[in-house]
This record gives sequence, structure tokens and C-alpha cells, in this order.
Amino acid sequence: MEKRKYYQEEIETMPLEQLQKLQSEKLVKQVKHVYENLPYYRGLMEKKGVTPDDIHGIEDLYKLPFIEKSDLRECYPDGMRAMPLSECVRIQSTSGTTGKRVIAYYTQQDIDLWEDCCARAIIAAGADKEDVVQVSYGYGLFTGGPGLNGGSHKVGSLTLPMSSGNTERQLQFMLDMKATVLCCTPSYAAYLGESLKEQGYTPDQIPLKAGIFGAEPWTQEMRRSIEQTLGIKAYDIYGLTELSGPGVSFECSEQNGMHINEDHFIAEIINPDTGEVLPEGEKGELVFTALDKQAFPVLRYRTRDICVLSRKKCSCGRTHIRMAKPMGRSDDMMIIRGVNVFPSQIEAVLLAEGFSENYLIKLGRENNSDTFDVYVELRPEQFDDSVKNITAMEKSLAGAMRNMIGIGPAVHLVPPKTIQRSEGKAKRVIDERKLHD
Ligand code: DLL
Repeated sequence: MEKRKYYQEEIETMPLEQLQKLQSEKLVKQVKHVYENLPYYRGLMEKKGVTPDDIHGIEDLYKLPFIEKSDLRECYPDGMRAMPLSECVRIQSTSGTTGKRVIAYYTQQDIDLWEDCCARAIIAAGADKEDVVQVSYGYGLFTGGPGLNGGSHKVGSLTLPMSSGNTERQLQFMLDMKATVLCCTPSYAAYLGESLKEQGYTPDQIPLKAGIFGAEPWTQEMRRSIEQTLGIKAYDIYGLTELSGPGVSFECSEQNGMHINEDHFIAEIINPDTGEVLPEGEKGELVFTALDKQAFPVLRYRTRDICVLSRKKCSCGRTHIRMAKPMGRSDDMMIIRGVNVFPSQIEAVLLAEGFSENYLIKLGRENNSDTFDVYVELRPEQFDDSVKNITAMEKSLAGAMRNMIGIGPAVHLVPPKTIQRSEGKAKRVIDERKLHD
């Protein structure tokens, strides 16, 4: 049987004019839905002097106000829910934050459309019903596991709901169940590859043929290295909790940029300082408008991801616009082992635990995995403590940070006045990972 090239051919290859007409119709409806059901966003529109009557199609998109992560957090826990609770069937949430997390709500239709997006990505990676898809993204509040799990079901592949971690078991299932597609973060894929190599497996003894990797930045070099060790083709996938999760965009056989699912999302690139919309091909911040989301419908959401879009024709036949690999962020969010972490969260723990605000975060790479070190200056009165006490304090501080952000750093307490003071903006993070091309 010949393999399917697309999951939803008619939509994925829709001529641009028709696609934009569809977006315009959906946008007009969606703005009404948001205006009527989200007092917070209605307030932002009123402030800008815009009503749904001003929005006739995508040409009017620029009139709408932006929405940002801080707005969503302010709306915690349900100020951004636009459907009655009785219609909502699931929440997911962003990683690495406590207290005011972003809580994303889903109706059954929201989940259905999200899973379609993931199914498109799986088919684009060359998989089909005959395949065995090992999902090694985390399951739970994180969107990676649930999203690709649902997509794999839609395709009809045998799904291995592994979740992340427990490497021995991952490898055993991969080999025994003959998994052909691996879905996980690129760093975990590299780690699994290395473990197989160490155990003496050569690429031709590994059943995998494709990987769908995302949730964190990774370079072309890393792609080549994973492809060689595992003997696969490695595809990029992008998404964020605020827009459902993975599958906002995905790579096709060209492996040259990710097609954005434009029937569900309008993408814009803006100048992050002025908010001005930039023409196609220019580098700036990626902004998304969700056209179909019912329960958590964000309009003009500022992702903070710096990116470039291209409408160049793609030989795969898909007409949807492509985004390059994100080239960095316009805020200070770090992605450490797949978890989103802000320096302000580290600072909050330090102050809550009675430490000084003089600290330094150092990120590096070892064996394709992130290293995460936090150096914290002791207050003079703490410095008199014995080495035993210091070690205990380091341990307890690392535990408090793990509780707050979900992953634990190696904490190093250093003598007072040893962390360099800055005269301008404090430089709190040294990132030596070189994750962007
Ligand atoms: O990371 C959703 C996801 C799960 C995507 C599995 C792909 C695969 P969040 O935890 O909300 O959602 O983090 C979203 O992660 O704004 C980007 O900065 C970053 N990111 C996601 N995918 C990629 C990628 C999920 N392929 C944030 N390349 C986004 C680079 C990515 N960065």
C-alpha cells in the first residue's frame, strides 16, 4: 500500500488565496467569541478603541492588541477561559513555574484539532498506520506527551506511551517493540543514541527510521549527529502550551523550515521593541493568533521567539508558510532540559530562603545534555558556617529550586563579594551551550 503524503491533503495544500479567505472568515468569528467571552481581552480592545465591527478579515489583524505571557499569568487560574467549565475536558500547563502558571483549557474540539496538527507532523515525518511510535516526551501537564500521543492515535500507529526518563526501559521497549518513530526532546534523543552506541548497537541494528524532536532549541549539527547515531531522519516540531502544544508547526521531508498550520494559526513577525509588523523574510518576534481554539483562544500572542518566515514554494506540496528554527528569545526565558525557567524564579527562591540576591546561573552542555549550575553568594553571617553546614545548605537550596521550577541545579555557595557586581544591567546568566546556529 502506498504511504499517505499528507494527513489532511486538502487543507495542507490549499492555494494561498483560499487559505487566506478561510483565515479571514475564522478571524471575524473568533474575535467576536473572544470579545464576548473574555472580559480581560475585551478590556484590552476597549483600551485600544477596537470592537469586533472593525475586524473584517486578516487585513485588520494589526488593529488588535497583543497579549503576553504576563497577561495570561495575571488571569490565573481561569480568567482566560472562554467556555463554560461544563464544556472543558482538559487542562495543560506550562513547565517551570509555580503559583501563577499559565493554565490552558481545552474543549473536546480543541483537543481534536490539536491532535490533527500532531497527526500532520507524524505523517510528514514519513510515518503511517504500520508504524510504531514511541512517545518519550513527558506526559502530564506538559503538552509534549499528550499531543503526540493523540496525533499518533489519529494516524493509527501503534503508540508506546513511554513518557520521559527511565532510559533502560526506553531502550528495551524501543528494541523489543521495534519502534520506528521516536518523539522526544532532541537532547533526550541524543542521550538515547549515545546509550545505544555504548551498548554496542550500530545504526542498522536500531529499528527507528524517523524522529520528531522539539520543545527546545537545537542546531543542524545536533540534527546530523542524532541522525547518524540512530540511523534516522530527524524532524523538527514546534509549539507552545498557549497555542495547544506541539504541532503549531512541523517539518516535512525537505527538512528546511517548519510549516505552520495556517488553517488554525495566523503567524506574524513583529519588531519586539516597537510592535511594528515586519514583512515576510525579516527577522523578529513571532506572534500567533489562534483561529479555532474555543476554551483558551489567544489573539496576537507574543511568543518571544525570534524567527523568520518564508512563503517560498516547498517541494513537498504543502502551501502553508514555513518558519525557520527559532533563533533566540526576546525575553530572558531559558529552556533547560526542556523546562522553561526564568532567572526571576531562581531569585525568588533565593530570597525566600534567606540568601542574597547576588547569584549567577551557568548553563553548559555535557554529553548532549544541559548542565545547570547556580552560584550563590553567602551573606557574611552565613560564611562562618562549617563545610558540613554549607554542603547541607547547598542541598536544601537545590531542593527548594527543584520544587519551584521542576528541575534541580547544582548549587554552589561562594564566599561574600566573589560574584562580580555589574554597573548596568546585571548579567545573571552565562549560557555556553551554543544552541542557535
Ligand atoms: O515545548 C510544546 C512542545 C512539546 C513543542 C513537544 C514541541 C514538542 P512550552 O513548554 O510551552 O511548549 O514551551 C514553548 O519552547 O516558545 C519555544 O521557545 C520553545 N520551543 C518549542 N519547540 C521548539 C523548537 C512546548 N522546535 C517554548 N525549537 C517556545 C526551538 C522550541 N524552540
